[in-house]
Parts: sequence; C-alpha cells; structure tokens
Amino acid sequence: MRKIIFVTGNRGKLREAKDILAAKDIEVIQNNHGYPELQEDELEPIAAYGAKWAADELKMPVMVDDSGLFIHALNGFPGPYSAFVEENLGNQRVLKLMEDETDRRATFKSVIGYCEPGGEPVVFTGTVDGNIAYEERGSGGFGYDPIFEYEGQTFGELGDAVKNTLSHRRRALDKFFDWLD
Ligand code: ITT
Repeated sequence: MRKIIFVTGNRGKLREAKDILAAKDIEVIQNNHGYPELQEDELEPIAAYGAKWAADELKMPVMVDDSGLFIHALNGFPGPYSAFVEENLGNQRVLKLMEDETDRRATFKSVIGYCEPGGEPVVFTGTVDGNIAYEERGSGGFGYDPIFEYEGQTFGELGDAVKNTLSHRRRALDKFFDWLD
C-alpha cells in the first residue's frame, strides 16, 4: 500500500482524503507541521508554495490541500480567506452577507499541492458549482458544508459518502491519483 503524508491541521479535510484515497489503496498519514500561507487571490500558488516549503522542511514527499468557497455575488469572497472567515465570522455571518442577494451561485475549490524534497511542486485543481442556501441545513461534513447546496441538498445533508463522490476535493484527488499512477 502506498503512503502519502498530508500536511494539514483540518480534521474534515483529513477524513475525506483518507476515505477517498483508501479506495485507491493509498494510506494517508497526517502531519501537523503546518506551512506558511501566501496572500494570493488564487489557491494554486498557495498550495504550490506550501507543498514545496513543507517537503523541503520535512525532507519527505508531501501533499497539501488549499481550499475555499468562492461566492459569485461577493466577487469570489471568502475565496482564499475562507479559513479566516470560517473561524472568525462563521456560516451565520456569511448568510447575513447574502441576505438580500438573489444570485446564490458559489463554487467550492480544492487545490492539491504535491512536492518531493528539492523538487518542484505540482498542483491539481477540483471545483464543484452550487448555491448558497438561505439557512444552515444538515449535520454532515464540516466548515461551509451546511450552507453549500448541490442540486438542492446541502453538502451537510448529503453526508460524507455522497459528498466524496462528487466534491471539489474528490475531483482534485482524482487528478492527483491519475498523475501518480
Ligand atoms: P490546513 O491546515 O489544511 O491549511 P485550513 O482549515 O486552514 O487547513 P484552508 O486554508 O484551505 O484550510 O481553508 C479552507 C477553509 O474552507 C476552511 O475553513 C475549511 O474548513 C473550509 N473548507 C474547505 N473545504 C471544505 C469542504 O469540503 N467543506 C466545507 N468547508 C470546507
């Protein structure tokens, strides 16, 4: 069984990556070392820089996942600031910002960065389009899942098993797996 070190402090991401990659016979091992997050509008350079930094620092091949929720009516906010907004404002405040908004479209994006020590990073992007719900629904998943609707149900309502068949993370990890192969 192949092993991959995943540098993340986010337990939801870890659980999903473990489930998705276990089906491909890859064991995911968490590393809590963290990495500096660049301030960029796009997630790709953040994931690339983080993967290279962590691989060189830990002297082993590593994977990182930089992700975010891009709300169309808010010009892509919170996007690269998704972790900060989730921690400091939370889903209710995001719903408040969207109160009078009829354009509910949003895109979830996950960028997997992979790098070997001394090497150059590679990145794999996965996206899924949906809508921002009018209230939190469902107890599955983590983070923004209760307010992100995919075809009428929130990721929180769909639960991990269904979410993992179609999520942004699944799509990014599929590309990563094809490349590894
Ligand atoms: P790392 O240690 O991996 O960096 P993080 O939580 O800081 O973890 P990010 O910087 O990538 O991660 O921030 C992404 C934010 O978006 C964070 O608040 C996540 O909880 C949230 N998020 C990412 N993927 C999600 C998903 O599939 N469902 C719901 N929320 C998600």
